[in-house]
Amino acid sequence: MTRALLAAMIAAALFLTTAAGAAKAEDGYDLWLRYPPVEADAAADYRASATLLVVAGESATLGVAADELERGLSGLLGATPERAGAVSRDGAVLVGRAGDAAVAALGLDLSGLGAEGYVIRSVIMDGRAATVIAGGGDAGALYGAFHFLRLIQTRQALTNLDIREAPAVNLRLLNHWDNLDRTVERGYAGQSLWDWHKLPDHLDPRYTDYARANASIGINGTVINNVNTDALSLTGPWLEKAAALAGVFRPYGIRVYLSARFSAPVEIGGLDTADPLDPRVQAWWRAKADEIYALIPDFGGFLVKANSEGQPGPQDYGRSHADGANMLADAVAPHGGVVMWRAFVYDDGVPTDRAMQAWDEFVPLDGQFRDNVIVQVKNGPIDFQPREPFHPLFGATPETPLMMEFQITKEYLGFATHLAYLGPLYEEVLDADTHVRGPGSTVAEVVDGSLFGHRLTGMAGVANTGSDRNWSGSQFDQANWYVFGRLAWDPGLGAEAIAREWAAMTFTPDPAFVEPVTAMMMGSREAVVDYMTPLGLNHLMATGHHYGPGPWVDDLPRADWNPTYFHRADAEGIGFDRTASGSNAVSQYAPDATARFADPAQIDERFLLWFHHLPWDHPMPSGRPLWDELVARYDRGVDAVGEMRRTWAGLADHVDARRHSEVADFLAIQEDEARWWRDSSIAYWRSLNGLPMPEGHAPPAHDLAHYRNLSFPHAPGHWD
Ligand code: BDP
Repeated sequence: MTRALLAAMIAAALFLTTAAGAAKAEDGYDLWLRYPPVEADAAADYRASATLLVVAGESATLGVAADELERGLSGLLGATPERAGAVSRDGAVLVGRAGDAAVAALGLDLSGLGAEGYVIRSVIMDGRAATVIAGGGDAGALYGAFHFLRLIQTRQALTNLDIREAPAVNLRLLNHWDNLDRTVERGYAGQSLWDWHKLPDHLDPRYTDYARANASIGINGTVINNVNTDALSLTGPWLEKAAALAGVFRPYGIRVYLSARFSAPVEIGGLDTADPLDPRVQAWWRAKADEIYALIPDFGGFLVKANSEGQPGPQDYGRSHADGANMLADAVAPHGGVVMWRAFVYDDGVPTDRAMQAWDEFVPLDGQFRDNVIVQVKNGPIDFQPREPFHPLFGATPETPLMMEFQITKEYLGFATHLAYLGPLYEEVLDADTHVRGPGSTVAEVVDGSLFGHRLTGMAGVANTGSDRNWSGSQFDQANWYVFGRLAWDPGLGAEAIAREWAAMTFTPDPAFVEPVTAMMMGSREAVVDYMTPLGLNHLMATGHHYGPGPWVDDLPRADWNPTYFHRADAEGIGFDRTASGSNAVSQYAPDATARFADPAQIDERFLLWFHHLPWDHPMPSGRPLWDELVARYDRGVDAVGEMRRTWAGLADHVDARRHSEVADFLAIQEDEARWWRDSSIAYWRSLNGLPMPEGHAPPAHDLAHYRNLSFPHAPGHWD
């Protein structure tokens, strides 16, 4: 064999290995933490700013921060920075905490950072140019390290840095609706990440990657079990499993929390009651808390779904939500734990509009909760719909801190296959004006505690993670995990800026890719609203699994689960009258907000049919009658998905083949399903109103019976 041939073979083998390696890496597993090499022309400058890595102190978290910097920098810059004990040449990166000697010696103003805040500054140390990443505490140093890497990932300069960050809310949590059999309620990404059966002895490396991903976006807590919970998770063996996970997450600044079943004292405690005022019950929970804290010293606390959708709760014993929450709060208080008590309550035995019931139950309890209780409220008054007005509880409980609950998993927005970036949904709610303290009293100010001066603050997102290789069920659903974390850190960051950042890190920072993809993402949720539930309609999904349309469903055992309950359409009109002539849910908002919602002429048309029942020929701002406008919205939604497909098809050169084709396949599914939504909805409305198709709009492909007969018994994410 000639030398040349040998060389060629080696080169080919190397190429194949690298290509295979790259292909393996690009299946979505690495999320936004891929760290591929920066372009050659930019690499030299970045390398000059990261020649040495100096770790100012010692702790598990600092170790993790240093490892991440090393991993990120060597991937991005193709050169592993040397670890050194001191800044001995230009271009060092120093990472540490406020209390570490090398950081303290710099005399930076690190006050007010808390343990999680950080500064990143370009400084001169011993005559050398360096970058210091200084956390108020361990977690801050780690968050700062991720921020520093993000600067390179998004191709920002590393010169003259003067960054100061601290989180807007304290509890930034994922809520996993994961069951003990590894199914995930409303999960579309495979099985639960937690391999319970092998825990606590086997720690899947994926737990570490999960923690890294969360830390990179500032998430600092995780409720690992479903809110529809099993008391078993509070028994010894399961607590040991939870403790094992907590051990993996701890260095990443992430605490473990558990959903607690209110009737646990009966089910696993041998008591004959779970009455929160019974001293035996109180003693049982105190002992349970002690047992948990002995295993998990930094255990975060309990999340509770009580007296909601059949779950047990204090009302079973004639007690209030405050009685129940306070009893648990007293059990965890000596250990510094919190109780997150959910306000997602409604009862079809109560004649009031479902949208009003949480406010009715919780406003009278304002001021009655312990200091370590926070009430967790979904973003809207019904249930994670593609669009809802903000929940009227935000702003209505000055004495009680409220935390936001968003859904990251897309139960009502097309599961994993529909591309719907939820940043605009989250932003719309956070920016909404409650008017409770005059104009500009935003929901974000309720949530970050500034409106009423609360120090216990939080934001929870119902997780979309699972055992799928790409974590979230689709490549673009990763963006929803990402944007949740970033907005929980800073609600003012802006959904668009976050989309741009995510796209650059997850695919490529090339503006020829990032700009069209950001535009596509920003319009994607509105497209879903248009083809599923336009103009304020909601809850029209099929029964149980919520997959696909079911606006005709009217036979469920609970009236307030039927789509017909929500849309109230008949021959004359459509929509839910929530004004004074109807349920008067508008009255639960502050007067200025009420005025805007109550007047069909003033209301933002995106909420029109949420608050108003209107005749089919009601004139819309466009000049079209309501019926024509509705049909136009359905078509706009379907067309938007077609446009998304074309945009994506044109970006093939920028994306590895595997991820590109997966997204393309899902967009094709989405387009079919958007048309299905449009056609079946129009067929159903026409069966009620008898109106012809507006000119220029095609009739549905099939008759109504066709759509009504479709059934999907094995659709994923079902709730039994
Ligand atoms: C609804 C879900 C159901 C949850 C419930 C909740 O359909 O699976 O258990 O919310 O949040 O959205 O408790």
